[in-house]
Amino acid sequence: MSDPVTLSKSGTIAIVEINNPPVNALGQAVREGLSDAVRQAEADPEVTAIVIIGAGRTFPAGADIKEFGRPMREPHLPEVIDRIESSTKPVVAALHGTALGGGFEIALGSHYRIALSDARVGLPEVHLGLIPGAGGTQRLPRLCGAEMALDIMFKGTPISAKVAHAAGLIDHLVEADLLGAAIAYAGELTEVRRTREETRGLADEAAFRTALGAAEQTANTRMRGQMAPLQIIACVKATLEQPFAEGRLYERNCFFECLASKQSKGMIHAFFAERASAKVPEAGRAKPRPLNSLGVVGGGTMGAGITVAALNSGLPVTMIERDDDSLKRGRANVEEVYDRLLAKGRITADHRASVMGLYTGSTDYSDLSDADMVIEAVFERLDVKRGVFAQLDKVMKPSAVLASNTSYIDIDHISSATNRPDQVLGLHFFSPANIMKLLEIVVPKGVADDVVATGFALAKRLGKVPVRAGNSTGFIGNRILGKYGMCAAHMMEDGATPYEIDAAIYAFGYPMGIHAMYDLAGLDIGWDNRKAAATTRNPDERDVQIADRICERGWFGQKTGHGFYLYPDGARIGTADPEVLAIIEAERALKGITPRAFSVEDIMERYMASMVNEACEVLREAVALKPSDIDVTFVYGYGFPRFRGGPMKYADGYGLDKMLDNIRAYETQDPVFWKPSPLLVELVAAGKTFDDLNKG
Ligand code: 3H9
Repeated sequence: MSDPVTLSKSGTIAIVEINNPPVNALGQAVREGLSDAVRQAEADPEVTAIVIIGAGRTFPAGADIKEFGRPMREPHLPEVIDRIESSTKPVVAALHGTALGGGFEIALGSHYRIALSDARVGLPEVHLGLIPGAGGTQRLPRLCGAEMALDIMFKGTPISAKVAHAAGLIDHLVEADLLGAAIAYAGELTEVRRTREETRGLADEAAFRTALGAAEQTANTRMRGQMAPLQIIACVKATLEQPFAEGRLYERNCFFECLASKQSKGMIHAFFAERASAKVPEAGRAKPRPLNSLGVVGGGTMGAGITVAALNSGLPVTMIERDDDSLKRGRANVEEVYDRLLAKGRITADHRASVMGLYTGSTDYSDLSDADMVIEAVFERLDVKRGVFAQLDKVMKPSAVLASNTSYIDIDHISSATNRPDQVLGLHFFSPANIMKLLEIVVPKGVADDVVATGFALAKRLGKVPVRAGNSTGFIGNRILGKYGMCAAHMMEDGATPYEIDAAIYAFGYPMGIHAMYDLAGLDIGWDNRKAAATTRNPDERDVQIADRICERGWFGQKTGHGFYLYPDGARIGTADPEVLAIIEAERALKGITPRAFSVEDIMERYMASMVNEACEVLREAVALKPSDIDVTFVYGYGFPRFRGGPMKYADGYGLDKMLDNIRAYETQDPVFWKPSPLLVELVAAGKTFDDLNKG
């Protein structure tokens, strides 16, 4: 393996190049190499200035996350950066790609910064449950003030080099030949300039404190329950109140506190789980088919959302609707998204026009004859979907990939309407499809590998997080949701109000409780499903009919202003409804149930146990290939708090043996619903965890 850091010279300029693919993460060998190279360059009498640059696709994208959790080995990054900043010769950081986390902190510790104009910089540690731990919280506010620094650290999303340049975080932007430009720039420099001594960001103390107050608000609302944002605030405050050295020490302690927390372990797990979910056997065996044009059948909420997601990725879309009026509505649904963005100033009129230039509408299926892929997004009814696929089969070219956006229906029942079932897969988008990150890619038996690989390629192009799911009713997510939804219904009938259940779920870290979520999605969907399943359901299974009584009154949730909650005057947040409580009372009375109290802990233990037990069945049946895929599904599609890593990661931390004991205790009350999954029993007997399965 080549050296992770090399030192060379161009005239009197020393070039320190970091070469640790794929993202030049700052592992121990890189830190050591960097420290040594800077020391050598400084000691070389011929050298007048030093350039630090990354080889390959990027300046370092941060500390090596794989090292976290293992004993830290010297030299530590903060000391390496101090070494750089203390250099008596000017140091220029030359940035390209994504200079993130520890990488951006190296740049902040360097005396000067030059960047390619398409580079991006940022401090994304908060997404890992961490804070910048190598001086970032101390140097950044000194340079650009608290408001911008907190924004960068709270959002964690990189900013463009252009924005950073405008804020004075980067000295020079260049369009090409970064190394040449950095060498030329370094040649002009005669003195060092230490970021730790900067004070311009601290100059307006009142504005600084106002920004801290606003960040506190965000930390206690949008980022509620998370530890890192509060620690970031405390560190930024230290820049105002403590000298650099003390602030740095404070930052270091906060960093280690975060690193030791369950939250960072959960979020780091989510980071790797997200990447692992894209690695599926089919994509390893076959290359994706070309994907340069897309057809979308149906212009309703889902069809329009999918269309927007595709247009945003630069993919031309032909939307098919059954008649001119429907097509008009479909186009309007797409335009509405861009009009909203335009009104908010998030896009320009030119951008809107250029994106809509990729859109074509038609009522004639034969206009799809050249499309590389088509996604059907019509009503969730098998006969309608089969009709669409029979038509698609007639017009699509032989190499085209055919996909159905369905949330429940067996793909085999859809693909059998074609003469090419091996070219058909399921793509379960989540609403709104242009925003939600999760994409379940449903792989029926017998589908061609390159068709599956194309599904994953589409997900990457659309910026979605794909999860491979087997072809089972409800796939991964909705199947498990069905189970814990029933568990919530049981608790409601046994004595907990929907509002108590939702409050417990919210306190756990979800953005909303399950009943608020039902109201948002529309209660009629579940009602239809329950009616359709009425003849096939297990008669011994407990049947809670509270939601049916609510639907019978025409209360379908937010869209009707009434569901489990009341939404007066179009309110988005519901209020408790005494009439719903009366319906629940009446149902209990009908069944002779004496209501009992549920504590928050009771509610969450049952809720999580039902979720994890069904997840075990999903794994046992290979509907999900690994526990981390279930974590990804729930974090990105169902609002499970990312800082808990996902339900399976949570269960490992809670203790599988304890969870199994809970399930066995519940089983004595309802042996039909609470059957311990054999997989869970097996894992507990072997003393294993879900993480062991992930590794296996
Ligand atoms: C930090 O810096 C703490 C400091 O403040 C203080 C320290 C004391 N480490 O995402 P991709 C791997 S915390 C190790 O598919 P992309 C990734 O797992 C860090 N590995 O590519 C994948 O491996 P594989 C703060 C890393 O082009 C491969 O690289 N920094 C790291 O879509 C390609 O990744 C961050 O949080 C890493 N830091 O996106 C940045 N980063 O092929 C995290 C990536 O085996 N990284 N890998 O699956 C990212 O956001 C994206 O990876 C990036 C590239 C935007 C860089």
